[in-house]
Amino acid sequence: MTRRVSCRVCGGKVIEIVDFGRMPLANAFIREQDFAKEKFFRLAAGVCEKCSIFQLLEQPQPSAMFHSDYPFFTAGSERMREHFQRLADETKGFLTSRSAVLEIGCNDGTLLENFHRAGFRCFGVDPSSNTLERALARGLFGRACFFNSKTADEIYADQGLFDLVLSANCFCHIPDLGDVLDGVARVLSPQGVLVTEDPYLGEVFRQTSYDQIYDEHVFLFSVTSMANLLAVKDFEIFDLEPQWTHGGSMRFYIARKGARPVSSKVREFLKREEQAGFKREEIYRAFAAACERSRAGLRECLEDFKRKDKPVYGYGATSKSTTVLNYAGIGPDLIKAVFDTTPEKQGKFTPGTHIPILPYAKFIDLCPEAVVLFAWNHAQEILKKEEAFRARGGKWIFYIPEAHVE
Ligand code: DWN
Ligand code: ZN
Repeated sequence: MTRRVSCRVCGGKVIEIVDFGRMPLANAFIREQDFAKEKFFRLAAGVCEKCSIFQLLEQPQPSAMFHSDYPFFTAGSERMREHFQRLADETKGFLTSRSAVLEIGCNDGTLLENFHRAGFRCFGVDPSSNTLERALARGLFGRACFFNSKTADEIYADQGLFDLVLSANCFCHIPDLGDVLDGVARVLSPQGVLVTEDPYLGEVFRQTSYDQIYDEHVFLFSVTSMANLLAVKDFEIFDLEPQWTHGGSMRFYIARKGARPVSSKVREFLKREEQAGFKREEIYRAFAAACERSRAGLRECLEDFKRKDKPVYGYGATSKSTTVLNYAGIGPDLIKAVFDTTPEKQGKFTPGTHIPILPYAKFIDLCPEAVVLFAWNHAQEILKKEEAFRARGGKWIFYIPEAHVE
Protein backbone atom coordinates (compact mmCIF):
# COMPACT_ATOMS: atom_id res chain seq x y z
CA MET A 1 0.00 0.00 0.00
CA THR A 2 1.48 3.35 -0.98
CA ARG A 3 0.93 6.52 0.97
CA ARG A 4 -1.31 8.82 -1.06
CA VAL A 5 -0.44 12.46 -1.32
CA SER A 6 -2.55 13.46 -4.32
CA CYS A 7 -6.28 14.02 -3.95
CA ARG A 8 -8.58 11.18 -5.04
CA VAL A 9 -11.07 13.72 -6.39
CA CYS A 10 -9.09 16.48 -8.10
CA GLY A 11 -5.45 15.37 -8.09
CA GLY A 12 -4.48 18.34 -5.88
CA LYS A 13 -2.00 18.05 -3.02
CA VAL A 14 -3.28 16.50 0.20
CA ILE A 15 -1.81 18.06 3.34
CA GLU A 16 -1.46 15.51 6.14
CA ILE A 17 -3.40 16.56 9.26
CA VAL A 18 -3.71 13.56 11.62
CA ASP A 19 -1.76 10.35 11.98
CA PHE A 20 -3.35 7.75 14.27
CA GLY A 21 -0.64 5.20 13.56
CA ARG A 22 -0.89 1.47 12.99
CA MET A 23 -4.52 0.45 12.75
CA PRO A 24 -6.49 -2.73 12.03
CA LEU A 25 -9.68 -2.72 9.92
CA ALA A 26 -12.42 -1.18 12.05
CA ASN A 27 -14.94 -3.97 11.55
CA ALA A 28 -12.50 -6.87 11.55
CA PHE A 29 -13.66 -8.29 14.91
CA ILE A 30 -11.36 -11.20 15.44
CA ARG A 31 -11.25 -14.70 16.97
CA GLU A 32 -8.41 -15.57 19.36
CA GLN A 33 -6.96 -18.18 16.98
CA ASP A 34 -6.58 -15.48 14.30
CA PHE A 35 -4.69 -12.87 16.37
CA ALA A 36 -1.38 -13.68 14.66
CA LYS A 37 -2.92 -13.17 11.19
CA GLU A 38 -4.34 -9.71 11.91
CA LYS A 39 -3.73 -7.11 9.20
CA PHE A 40 -2.84 -3.47 9.81
CA PHE A 41 -2.50 -0.28 7.80
CA ARG A 42 -1.56 3.26 8.69
CA LEU A 43 -4.52 5.47 9.57
CA ALA A 44 -3.75 9.05 8.60
CA ALA A 45 -5.94 11.73 7.05
CA GLY A 46 -5.45 15.08 5.39
CA VAL A 47 -7.14 17.82 3.44
CA CYS A 48 -6.80 18.65 -0.25
CA GLU A 49 -5.44 22.17 -0.65
CA LYS A 50 -7.35 22.53 -3.94
CA CYS A 51 -10.86 21.10 -3.41
CA SER A 52 -10.83 20.97 0.44
CA ILE A 53 -11.96 17.36 0.64
CA PHE A 54 -10.87 15.65 3.88
CA GLN A 55 -9.65 12.14 3.11
CA LEU A 56 -7.59 9.16 4.25
CA LEU A 57 -4.03 9.03 3.00
CA GLU A 58 -4.25 5.26 2.62
CA GLN A 59 -7.30 3.04 2.39
CA PRO A 60 -7.25 -0.78 2.43
CA GLN A 61 -8.84 -2.56 -0.57
CA PRO A 62 -12.65 -2.17 -0.48
CA SER A 63 -13.04 -5.97 -0.86
CA ALA A 64 -11.11 -6.43 2.43
CA MET A 65 -13.64 -4.24 4.25
CA PHE A 66 -16.96 -5.10 2.57
CA HIS A 67 -17.58 -8.81 2.14
CA SER A 68 -19.94 -11.64 3.01
CA ASP A 69 -19.14 -11.36 6.76
CA TYR A 70 -19.80 -7.66 7.23
CA PRO A 71 -20.86 -7.34 10.90
CA PHE A 72 -22.87 -4.10 10.93
CA PHE A 73 -26.65 -4.07 10.41
CA THR A 74 -28.60 -0.81 10.29
CA ALA A 75 -31.69 -2.29 11.95
CA GLY A 76 -29.78 -2.64 15.28
CA SER A 77 -30.96 0.80 16.42
CA GLU A 78 -34.62 1.63 16.93
CA ARG A 79 -33.97 5.35 16.52
CA MET A 80 -32.16 4.76 13.22
CA ARG A 81 -35.17 2.75 11.99
CA GLU A 82 -37.38 5.74 12.85
CA HIS A 83 -34.92 8.13 11.19
CA PHE A 84 -35.06 6.19 7.93
CA GLN A 85 -38.86 6.03 8.03
CA ARG A 86 -38.76 9.85 8.28
CA LEU A 87 -36.22 10.11 5.45
CA ALA A 88 -38.61 8.12 3.26
CA ASP A 89 -41.55 10.36 4.22
CA GLU A 90 -39.48 13.46 3.46
CA THR A 91 -38.35 12.29 0.00
CA LYS A 92 -41.51 10.63 -1.35
CA GLY A 93 -42.47 14.01 -2.79
CA PHE A 94 -39.86 13.46 -5.54
CA LEU A 95 -41.75 10.37 -6.72
CA THR A 96 -44.82 9.57 -8.79
CA SER A 97 -46.72 6.29 -8.53
CA ARG A 98 -44.62 4.92 -11.42
CA SER A 99 -41.26 5.92 -9.91
CA ALA A 100 -38.53 3.50 -8.91
CA VAL A 101 -36.02 3.99 -6.07
CA LEU A 102 -32.39 2.84 -5.99
CA GLU A 103 -30.29 2.67 -2.85
CA ILE A 104 -26.50 2.50 -3.07
CA GLY A 105 -25.18 0.72 0.04
CA CYS A 106 -28.57 -0.53 1.21
CA ASN A 107 -27.16 -2.74 4.01
CA ASP A 108 -30.09 -4.77 5.44
CA GLY A 109 -32.78 -2.78 3.60
CA THR A 110 -33.96 -0.78 6.66
CA LEU A 111 -34.34 2.44 4.63
CA LEU A 112 -35.50 0.99 1.32
CA GLU A 113 -38.20 -1.14 2.90
CA ASN A 114 -40.14 2.03 3.70
CA PHE A 115 -40.48 2.76 -0.02
CA HIS A 116 -41.26 -0.88 -0.79
CA ARG A 117 -44.11 -0.86 1.75
CA ALA A 118 -45.46 2.34 0.17
CA GLY A 119 -45.72 0.49 -3.17
CA PHE A 120 -42.66 1.83 -5.06
CA ARG A 121 -40.39 -0.39 -7.12
CA CYS A 122 -37.11 -0.60 -5.21
CA PHE A 123 -33.63 -1.87 -5.95
CA GLY A 124 -30.80 -2.13 -3.42
CA VAL A 125 -27.10 -2.49 -4.07
CA ASP A 126 -24.57 -3.53 -1.45
CA PRO A 127 -21.16 -5.19 -1.75
CA SER A 128 -21.72 -7.28 1.40
CA SER A 129 -23.82 -10.29 0.41
CA ASN A 130 -24.79 -11.12 4.02
CA THR A 131 -26.39 -7.70 4.62
CA LEU A 132 -28.02 -7.74 1.17
CA GLU A 133 -29.55 -11.15 1.96
CA ARG A 134 -31.41 -9.52 4.84
CA ALA A 135 -32.70 -6.84 2.46
CA LEU A 136 -33.89 -9.53 0.04
CA ALA A 137 -35.59 -11.33 2.93
CA ARG A 138 -37.72 -8.17 3.36
CA GLY A 139 -39.01 -8.70 -0.19
CA LEU A 140 -36.70 -6.15 -1.82
CA PHE A 141 -34.89 -6.66 -5.11
CA GLY A 142 -31.16 -6.05 -5.21
CA ARG A 143 -27.68 -7.07 -6.14
CA ALA A 144 -24.53 -7.79 -4.12
CA CYS A 145 -21.91 -5.68 -5.87
CA PHE A 146 -20.04 -2.39 -5.70
CA PHE A 147 -21.97 0.37 -7.43
CA ASN A 148 -19.84 1.94 -10.17
CA SER A 149 -20.25 3.05 -13.78
CA LYS A 150 -20.03 -0.54 -15.04
CA THR A 151 -22.55 -2.08 -12.63
CA ALA A 152 -24.75 1.01 -13.15
CA ASP A 153 -24.94 0.18 -16.88
CA GLU A 154 -26.02 -3.36 -16.02
CA ILE A 155 -28.59 -2.16 -13.48
CA TYR A 156 -29.96 0.33 -16.03
CA ALA A 157 -30.26 -2.42 -18.69
CA ASP A 158 -32.18 -4.54 -16.18
CA GLN A 159 -34.19 -1.97 -14.21
CA GLY A 160 -34.37 1.23 -16.29
CA LEU A 161 -34.21 4.73 -14.80
CA PHE A 162 -34.79 5.74 -11.18
CA ASP A 163 -36.40 9.00 -10.00
CA LEU A 164 -34.71 8.76 -6.62
CA VAL A 165 -31.25 7.43 -5.79
CA LEU A 166 -30.40 7.16 -2.09
CA SER A 167 -27.10 6.73 -0.34
CA ALA A 168 -27.14 6.89 3.47
CA ASN A 169 -23.77 6.51 5.22
CA CYS A 170 -22.28 5.13 2.05
CA PHE A 171 -20.75 7.90 -0.13
CA CYS A 172 -18.10 8.58 2.51
CA HIS A 173 -16.95 4.94 2.10
CA ILE A 174 -16.30 5.09 -1.67
CA PRO A 175 -12.79 5.95 -2.93
CA ASP A 176 -13.68 6.49 -6.61
CA LEU A 177 -16.65 8.80 -6.22
CA GLY A 178 -16.15 10.24 -9.71
CA ASP A 179 -16.91 6.85 -11.23
CA VAL A 180 -19.89 6.39 -8.90
CA LEU A 181 -21.29 9.76 -9.99
CA ASP A 182 -20.87 8.64 -13.62
CA GLY A 183 -22.91 5.60 -12.63
CA VAL A 184 -25.58 7.76 -10.97
CA ALA A 185 -25.76 9.89 -14.14
CA ARG A 186 -26.61 6.74 -16.13
CA VAL A 187 -29.43 5.48 -13.91
CA LEU A 188 -30.99 8.76 -12.71
CA SER A 189 -33.94 10.19 -14.68
CA PRO A 190 -33.35 13.75 -16.04
CA GLN A 191 -35.25 15.43 -13.17
CA GLY A 192 -34.28 12.72 -10.71
CA VAL A 193 -32.83 13.39 -7.27
CA LEU A 194 -29.85 11.88 -5.48
CA VAL A 195 -30.10 12.07 -1.68
CA THR A 196 -27.00 11.36 0.37
CA GLU A 197 -26.28 11.63 4.07
CA ASP A 198 -22.95 11.08 5.79
CA PRO A 199 -21.16 12.33 8.93
CA TYR A 200 -20.56 16.08 8.54
CA LEU A 201 -16.99 17.33 8.89
CA GLY A 202 -18.18 20.48 10.69
CA GLU A 203 -19.66 18.31 13.47
CA VAL A 204 -16.55 16.11 13.61
CA PHE A 205 -14.54 19.29 14.25
CA ARG A 206 -17.05 20.79 16.69
CA GLN A 207 -17.18 17.65 18.83
CA THR A 208 -13.68 16.29 18.18
CA SER A 209 -15.35 13.06 17.08
CA TYR A 210 -12.11 11.80 15.60
CA ASP A 211 -13.46 8.25 15.82
CA GLN A 212 -15.34 8.94 12.57
CA ILE A 213 -11.94 8.50 10.95
CA TYR A 214 -11.34 4.81 10.18
CA ASP A 215 -10.57 2.61 7.18
CA GLU A 216 -14.12 2.60 5.76
CA HIS A 217 -14.58 6.38 5.92
CA VAL A 218 -12.27 7.44 3.12
CA PHE A 219 -13.90 10.91 3.03
CA LEU A 220 -15.52 13.21 5.57
CA PHE A 221 -17.50 15.85 3.69
CA SER A 222 -18.00 19.53 4.26
CA VAL A 223 -20.59 21.35 2.12
CA THR A 224 -17.66 23.02 0.36
CA SER A 225 -15.94 19.78 -0.59
CA MET A 226 -19.19 18.07 -1.59
CA ALA A 227 -20.07 21.00 -3.88
CA ASN A 228 -16.60 20.84 -5.48
CA LEU A 229 -16.83 17.10 -5.98
CA LEU A 230 -20.25 17.28 -7.63
CA ALA A 231 -19.36 20.20 -9.91
CA VAL A 232 -16.80 18.07 -11.77
CA LYS A 233 -19.60 15.71 -12.85
CA ASP A 234 -22.23 18.40 -13.57
CA PHE A 235 -24.27 17.73 -10.46
CA GLU A 236 -25.11 20.27 -7.76
CA ILE A 237 -26.51 20.43 -4.24
CA PHE A 238 -29.95 22.07 -4.45
CA ASP A 239 -30.81 21.68 -0.79
CA LEU A 240 -29.36 20.34 2.42
CA GLU A 241 -30.45 19.51 5.95
CA PRO A 242 -28.30 18.74 9.01
CA GLN A 243 -29.22 15.45 10.72
CA TRP A 244 -28.67 14.18 14.31
CA THR A 245 -27.52 10.76 13.08
CA HIS A 246 -24.00 9.40 13.63
CA GLY A 247 -23.14 12.30 15.88
CA GLY A 248 -24.14 14.95 13.30
CA SER A 249 -24.56 14.28 9.60
CA MET A 250 -25.47 16.33 6.54
CA ARG A 251 -28.18 15.31 4.11
CA PHE A 252 -27.56 16.59 0.59
CA TYR A 253 -30.30 16.87 -2.03
CA ILE A 254 -28.50 16.65 -5.38
CA ALA A 255 -29.65 16.98 -9.00
CA ARG A 256 -28.17 17.60 -12.42
CA LYS A 257 -26.85 21.14 -12.69
CA GLY A 258 -29.71 23.53 -13.42
CA ALA A 259 -32.43 20.86 -13.06
CA ARG A 260 -33.84 22.26 -9.81
CA PRO A 261 -33.85 25.65 -8.04
CA VAL A 262 -31.05 25.93 -5.48
CA SER A 263 -32.13 26.73 -1.92
CA SER A 264 -30.56 29.76 -0.24
CA LYS A 265 -29.52 27.37 2.53
CA VAL A 266 -26.79 25.97 0.28
CA ARG A 267 -25.24 29.40 -0.26
CA GLU A 268 -25.57 30.19 3.44
CA PHE A 269 -23.75 27.01 4.46
CA LEU A 270 -20.98 27.60 1.93
CA LYS A 271 -20.53 31.11 3.30
CA ARG A 272 -20.61 29.86 6.88
CA GLU A 273 -17.88 27.30 6.11
CA GLU A 274 -15.79 29.88 4.30
CA GLN A 275 -16.00 32.17 7.34
CA ALA A 276 -15.18 29.27 9.68
CA GLY A 277 -12.00 28.65 7.67
CA PHE A 278 -12.75 25.34 5.93
CA LYS A 279 -10.48 26.41 3.07
CA ARG A 280 -7.59 27.26 5.40
CA GLU A 281 -5.22 24.95 7.22
CA GLU A 282 -5.67 26.32 10.77
CA ILE A 283 -9.05 24.70 11.47
CA TYR A 284 -7.61 21.30 10.50
CA ARG A 285 -4.52 21.83 12.68
CA ALA A 286 -6.74 22.81 15.62
CA PHE A 287 -8.68 19.56 15.13
CA ALA A 288 -5.45 17.53 15.19
CA ALA A 289 -4.45 19.12 18.50
CA ALA A 290 -7.92 18.46 19.94
CA CYS A 291 -7.67 14.75 18.95
CA GLU A 292 -4.42 14.47 20.86
CA ARG A 293 -5.96 16.09 23.96
CA SER A 294 -9.02 13.87 23.74
CA ARG A 295 -7.03 10.63 23.57
CA ALA A 296 -4.76 11.67 26.47
CA GLY A 297 -7.82 12.58 28.56
CA LEU A 298 -9.49 9.22 27.98
CA ARG A 299 -6.36 7.26 28.87
CA GLU A 300 -5.92 9.30 32.02
CA CYS A 301 -9.54 8.74 33.02
CA LEU A 302 -9.28 4.95 32.50
CA GLU A 303 -5.97 4.76 34.35
CA ASP A 304 -7.59 6.58 37.24
CA PHE A 305 -10.34 3.92 37.40
CA LYS A 306 -7.63 1.24 37.30
CA ARG A 307 -5.66 2.85 40.12
CA LYS A 308 -8.84 2.77 42.21
CA ASP A 309 -9.29 -0.88 41.27
CA LYS A 310 -12.64 -0.20 39.60
CA PRO A 311 -13.19 -2.33 36.49
CA VAL A 312 -14.40 -0.52 33.38
CA TYR A 313 -16.40 -2.04 30.50
CA GLY A 314 -17.45 -0.76 27.08
CA TYR A 315 -20.92 -0.46 25.50
CA GLY A 316 -21.18 -0.94 21.71
CA ALA A 317 -18.38 -2.60 19.71
CA THR A 318 -18.58 0.12 17.10
CA SER A 319 -16.31 0.66 14.08
CA LYS A 320 -15.48 4.01 15.67
CA SER A 321 -14.18 2.34 18.84
CA THR A 322 -11.42 0.65 16.83
CA THR A 323 -9.87 4.05 16.17
CA VAL A 324 -10.20 5.18 19.79
CA LEU A 325 -8.85 1.98 21.34
CA ASN A 326 -5.88 1.65 19.00
CA TYR A 327 -4.99 5.34 18.88
CA ALA A 328 -5.14 5.60 22.68
CA GLY A 329 -3.53 2.19 23.26
CA ILE A 330 -6.42 0.87 25.35
CA GLY A 331 -6.54 -2.91 25.81
CA PRO A 332 -8.04 -5.43 28.27
CA ASP A 333 -5.90 -3.97 31.07
CA LEU A 334 -8.07 -0.82 30.99
CA ILE A 335 -11.37 -2.14 29.58
CA LYS A 336 -12.36 -5.65 30.63
CA ALA A 337 -14.96 -6.35 27.92
CA VAL A 338 -17.36 -4.62 25.52
CA PHE A 339 -21.08 -5.45 25.41
CA ASP A 340 -22.83 -5.54 22.04
CA THR A 341 -26.18 -6.73 20.73
CA THR A 342 -24.77 -8.03 17.40
CA PRO A 343 -24.43 -11.85 17.44
CA GLU A 344 -21.79 -11.62 14.66
CA LYS A 345 -19.47 -9.65 17.01
CA GLN A 346 -20.08 -11.58 20.24
CA GLY A 347 -17.41 -14.09 21.32
CA LYS A 348 -14.84 -12.23 19.21
CA PHE A 349 -12.33 -9.54 20.22
CA THR A 350 -11.90 -5.90 19.33
CA PRO A 351 -9.55 -5.38 16.34
CA GLY A 352 -5.94 -4.70 17.32
CA THR A 353 -6.56 -4.31 21.05
CA HIS A 354 -8.18 -7.71 21.71
CA ILE A 355 -10.79 -6.80 24.29
CA PRO A 356 -13.45 -9.56 24.54
CA ILE A 357 -16.90 -8.75 23.12
CA LEU A 358 -19.74 -10.09 25.25
CA PRO A 359 -23.44 -10.48 24.49
CA TYR A 360 -25.62 -7.65 25.71
CA ALA A 361 -27.22 -9.94 28.34
CA LYS A 362 -23.90 -9.85 30.25
CA PHE A 363 -24.33 -6.11 30.80
CA ILE A 364 -27.28 -6.99 33.01
CA ASP A 365 -25.64 -10.05 34.66
CA LEU A 366 -22.30 -8.41 35.49
CA CYS A 367 -23.76 -5.19 36.92
CA PRO A 368 -20.70 -3.10 35.90
CA GLU A 369 -19.91 0.07 37.83
CA ALA A 370 -18.45 2.07 34.95
CA VAL A 371 -18.98 1.77 31.21
CA VAL A 372 -17.48 3.68 28.27
CA LEU A 373 -20.22 4.52 25.77
CA PHE A 374 -18.58 3.69 22.44
CA ALA A 375 -21.96 3.87 20.67
CA TRP A 376 -22.19 7.54 21.77
CA ASN A 377 -24.06 8.45 18.59
CA HIS A 378 -26.96 6.37 19.97
CA ALA A 379 -26.71 8.00 23.42
CA GLN A 380 -30.31 9.18 23.53
CA GLU A 381 -31.66 5.69 22.78
CA ILE A 382 -29.19 3.85 25.03
CA LEU A 383 -29.33 6.17 28.05
CA LYS A 384 -33.12 5.90 28.04
CA LYS A 385 -33.02 2.11 27.70
CA GLU A 386 -30.42 1.84 30.48
CA GLU A 387 -31.98 4.17 33.06
CA ALA A 388 -31.70 1.38 35.65
CA PHE A 389 -27.90 1.33 35.24
CA ARG A 390 -27.61 4.92 36.36
CA ALA A 391 -30.31 4.53 38.99
CA ARG A 392 -28.22 1.87 40.75
CA GLY A 393 -25.15 4.13 40.70
CA GLY A 394 -23.56 3.07 37.38
CA LYS A 395 -21.32 5.66 35.69
CA TRP A 396 -21.15 6.38 31.98
CA ILE A 397 -17.76 7.40 30.63
CA PHE A 398 -17.91 9.63 27.55
CA TYR A 399 -14.95 10.65 25.43
CA ILE A 400 -16.69 13.07 23.05
CA PRO A 401 -15.52 15.83 22.96
CA GLU A 402 -13.24 14.97 25.91
CA ALA A 403 -13.31 12.32 28.62
CA HIS A 404 -15.88 12.89 31.33
CA VAL A 405 -17.86 10.73 33.73
CA GLU A 406 -21.62 11.15 34.28
O1 DWN B 1 -20.66 4.26 8.50
C1 DWN B 1 -20.96 3.24 9.09
C2 DWN B 1 -22.08 3.30 10.05
C3 DWN B 1 -23.36 3.61 9.37
O2 DWN B 1 -22.27 2.09 10.75
C4 DWN B 1 -20.26 1.96 8.87
N1 DWN B 1 -18.96 2.21 8.35
C5 DWN B 1 -20.20 1.05 10.06
C6 DWN B 1 -21.13 1.40 11.19
O3 DWN B 1 -20.40 2.22 12.09
P1 DWN B 1 -20.45 1.97 13.67
O4 DWN B 1 -20.12 0.55 13.94
O5 DWN B 1 -19.61 2.98 14.34
O6 DWN B 1 -22.01 2.20 13.90
P2 DWN B 1 -22.91 2.32 15.18
O7 DWN B 1 -24.30 2.47 14.71
O8 DWN B 1 -22.43 3.34 16.11
O9 DWN B 1 -22.77 0.88 15.88
C7 DWN B 1 -23.47 0.61 17.02
C8 DWN B 1 -23.01 -0.70 17.63
O10 DWN B 1 -23.53 -0.78 18.94
C9 DWN B 1 -23.52 -1.92 16.88
O11 DWN B 1 -22.56 -2.97 16.98
C10 DWN B 1 -24.77 -2.30 17.64
C11 DWN B 1 -24.42 -1.87 19.05
N2 DWN B 1 -25.58 -1.44 19.84
C12 DWN B 1 -25.82 -2.04 21.06
O12 DWN B 1 -25.09 -2.97 21.47
N3 DWN B 1 -26.90 -1.61 21.77
C13 DWN B 1 -26.35 -0.42 19.36
C14 DWN B 1 -27.43 0.02 20.09
C15 DWN B 1 -28.31 1.14 19.58
C16 DWN B 1 -27.72 -0.62 21.34
O13 DWN B 1 -28.70 -0.28 22.03
ZN1 ZN C 1 -8.93 17.69 -4.21
